[in-house]
Amino acid sequence: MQGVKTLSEFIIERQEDFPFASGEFSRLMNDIVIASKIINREVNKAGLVEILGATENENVQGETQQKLDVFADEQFISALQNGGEACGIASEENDDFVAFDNERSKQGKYIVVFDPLDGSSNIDVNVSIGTIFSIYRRKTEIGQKAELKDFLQSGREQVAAGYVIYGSSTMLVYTTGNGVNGFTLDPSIGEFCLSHPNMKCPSNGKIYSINEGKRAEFSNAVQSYLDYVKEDDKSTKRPYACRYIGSMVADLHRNLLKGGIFMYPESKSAPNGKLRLLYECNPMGFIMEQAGGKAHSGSINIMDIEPESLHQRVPILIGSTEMVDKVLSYY
Ligand code: P6P
Repeated sequence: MQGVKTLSEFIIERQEDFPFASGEFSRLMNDIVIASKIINREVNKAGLVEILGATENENVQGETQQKLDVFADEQFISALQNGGEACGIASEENDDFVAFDNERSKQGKYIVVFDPLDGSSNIDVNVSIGTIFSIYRRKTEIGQKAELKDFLQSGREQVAAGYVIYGSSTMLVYTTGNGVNGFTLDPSIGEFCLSHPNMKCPSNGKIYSINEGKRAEFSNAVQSYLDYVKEDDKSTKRPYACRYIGSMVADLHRNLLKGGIFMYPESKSAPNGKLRLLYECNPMGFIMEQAGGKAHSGSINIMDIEPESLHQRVPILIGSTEMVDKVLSYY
């Protein structure tokens, strides 16, 4: 039986794939892995310890911060600041970016943007949630503190992106631009082990994921697509099914594996959609494109958007290429 390959072994084995000097990517990924393992431990026992529920605070999005949101954010900041490979971070839970000011971190060549716990409103009802991260090379001189321009880079500049899904098992899925690989956490050894090598998103699929409660607010194009998937035309035996978890990482992970489209389009109440470009749409777009899928805003490929602000929202249509193209044909 082929031996188990851990994430650490995989990264070292593929060192030449990474546009990083030797060892830097391994250390940066290891910092992220450490934080993910700690978060996983807390998520898995959230019902047992006083970490469920909401704080009295709101994040910059105006969303009530869950206790686990804050905990997860603190774990990433601590792991990345102590690791020294990143000179700064930006996260959904922090109004502004954080430029690390210790001497070692100022030597860091990279910045990391992340959503520490996406879908956190689902924590209390035990639905899968996730972490999403994206890694860029810094634009500013090494040795200085990070600046806003280090973070406002288009998705095309990403050097790595990934997500962790805390579900029936905990998986880490990432890309460095050489395909997508998935690793499942084996709690008995505390290691992420290669379980989904070279992940590919089917070019077509049967699943569409959207919050249809907002149908009346969607554009005519999106409403036309929804009519299409529900057309009662038995001759075509139209096979579609709606699957919507309300946790982007969980919906996208399923659609990546089985084929499908996830849509959070513009609407009357959310003219730019809801999901954030920097730490949700770009990383998931990089992964999906590397797996053979597509990520589009309805007017431009997600990763071609030039960011204007840290928490900028964009509409997103992402998943199987033929399904995204079908929606775009109505635009
Ligand atoms: P709605 C979770 O809050 C999130 O950011 C994504 O994970 C999820 O896909 C979306 O919002 C759900 O939003 O408006 O359908 O509840």
